[in-house]
Amino acid sequence: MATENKVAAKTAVAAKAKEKKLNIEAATICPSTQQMLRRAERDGVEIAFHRANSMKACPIGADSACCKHCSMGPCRLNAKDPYSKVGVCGATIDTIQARNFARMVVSGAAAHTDHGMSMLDVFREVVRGHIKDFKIKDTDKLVSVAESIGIETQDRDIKDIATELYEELESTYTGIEGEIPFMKRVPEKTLETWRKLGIVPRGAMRELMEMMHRTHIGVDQDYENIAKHFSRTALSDGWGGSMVATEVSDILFGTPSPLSVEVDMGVLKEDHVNVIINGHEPNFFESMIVSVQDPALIQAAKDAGAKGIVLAGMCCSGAEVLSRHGIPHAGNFMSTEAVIITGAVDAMAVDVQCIKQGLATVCDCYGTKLYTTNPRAHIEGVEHIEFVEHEPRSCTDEIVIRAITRFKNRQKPVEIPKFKHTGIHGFSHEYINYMLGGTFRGSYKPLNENIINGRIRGVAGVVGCTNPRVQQDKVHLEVVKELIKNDVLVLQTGCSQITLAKFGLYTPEAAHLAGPGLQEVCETVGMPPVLGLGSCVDNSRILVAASEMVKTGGLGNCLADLPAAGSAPEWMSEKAISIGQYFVASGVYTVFGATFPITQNTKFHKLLFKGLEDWGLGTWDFAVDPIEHAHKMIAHIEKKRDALGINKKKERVLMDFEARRALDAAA
Ligand code: SF4
Ligand code: MSK
Repeated sequence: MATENKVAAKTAVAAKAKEKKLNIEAATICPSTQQMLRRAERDGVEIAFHRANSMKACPIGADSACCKHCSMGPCRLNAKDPYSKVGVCGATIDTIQARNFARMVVSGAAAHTDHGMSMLDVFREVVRGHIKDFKIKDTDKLVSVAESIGIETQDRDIKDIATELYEELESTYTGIEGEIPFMKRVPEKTLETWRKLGIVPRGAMRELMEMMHRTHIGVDQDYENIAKHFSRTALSDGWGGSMVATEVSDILFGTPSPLSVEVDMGVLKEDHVNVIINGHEPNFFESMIVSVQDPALIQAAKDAGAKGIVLAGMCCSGAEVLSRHGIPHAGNFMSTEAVIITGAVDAMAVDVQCIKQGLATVCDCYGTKLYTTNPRAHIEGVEHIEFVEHEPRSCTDEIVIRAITRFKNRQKPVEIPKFKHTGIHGFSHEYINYMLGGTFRGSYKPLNENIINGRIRGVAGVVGCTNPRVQQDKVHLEVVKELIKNDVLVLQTGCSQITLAKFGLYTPEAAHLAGPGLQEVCETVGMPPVLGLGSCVDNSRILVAASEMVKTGGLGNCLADLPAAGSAPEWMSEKAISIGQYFVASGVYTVFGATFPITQNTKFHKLLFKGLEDWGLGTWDFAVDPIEHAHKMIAHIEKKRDALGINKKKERVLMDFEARRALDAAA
């Protein structure tokens, strides 16, 4: 298998080289990834950048003008003249596009909610005493989450509270009627809008199942009705599955608070055993952290001639342990194959989501051992060592032992890019509250005041993947720089956070790139102009922070009133569509870059880009160019400031009486 893979990879790249040469500088601005692409080409190895370069995206799929929901089709409509044809069953372009979009939401929401449910499974087993290797680490967080959904905590022991919390949170997934528990955190007016529209989620399982049912041939054939349900489905992700994943992970493994961490491929060390975890579930990573710190395994590494063991993350579980424990991070989604080309990775262990199948081939080429560990995600030809939470070390110790063996027998020359950047990561809703308000008056009031007085114009969430269809990292970097230059505070998660970390924006010194107002706030508080909140599921932290801003007062009555915007400049996964839709359904104006998965000239497109706002929700927008992208967000933020009446004087207005009174009344 290994030899076959190597031959296939080399033959493929040789053939492709004849077709169209990859312009490495145009493919990525990440210096480490560029260096590894140059080595790949010297070695005749192909990765996703080469495949994207030689394979055009399917234009019909890109326009969402086809349907294959039954065998009377697949039916292909004309995207240029979308109302000239209908499918064999009579489905219109709007039905087809709404159903395709809905299925992206379902798939993305399923990924997050299934992840959240696994975290809840671990929590239950810890509470029941069946899992001994993990414990409740953050009891303050346990109590605050319990109180946020109305659980009595006074004079009760932790086990009791945890048991009731588990039982309550389970309905996030299994509820068949009523509202999911975290609806209690939603600002009243936002919840009222959702109730009126009938989109308050019941359990996620029910919403996901109903969405799949409705998009079967011959069921829901009204694009507006479909849009209501995919909004409900997405909300069951953001305020449900994802939020449970974040909160339970904090309870079990600790709520992040700022720490200094290194990011980029330079975190690997030639004279160490290097282990990389690429995936999404923090329980697996937590166990690996314990394994690499085991004195017996460190000694084994030394006996093999290494100076020690380096553990680094990639993608989202990497972003989580970067935030929680300061574990170094080697790169985002489009660097996961590239890092293998260093020859320095002795083991890469993967769990779920955003794991490229192409890794198997690249690992074969460089003698790196790749292991799948999650029962839901095997890769053909790749060795599987199952991770079982009841006995986690049996998997993670074994992977370390094998990495040590591979270190001893390294065949390929090692070439590690020297780039690495230290930054401050690990912000959370709780820490933002504390950081701005101080120990005695932890509160969002100072943030709201700074928005009202205009030092900070508003808040943007810039999140999501990297995508070889656009220059890796470039759009994230330029969008964020433009936002902070215009005094917009940026919150980040996932692969986007890693991009900005690689380019040095996670330091308080980067405040000089911000406009004068934001710069002043950053200097006063000692914070970077960009705050990293962790992984994709941790976008739920942005929802909680936004709700706190509304509840604190002075910035309107619902999430849609806030001077805030969302963005995924280089998105690629269906999870990003679910995230985008729950942001939009929550009332946030959200801009996507790279591509948008439906054509422009349809009623369904108008609904997403305008109609949802008329329903009282947020709205979608799209811009590939980073400066245009950022300015669309800034224009929206200014529009909301105008509507709030806090833009009376353009610059640095003092907080007016009305705004102060609203704040005081809410405090
Ligand atoms: Fe064609 Fe309708 Fe079947 Fe879709 S559901 S493939 S539009 S016949
Ligand atoms: S890993 S979903 S590429 S952010 Fe969360 Fe990165 Fe996007 Fe996967």
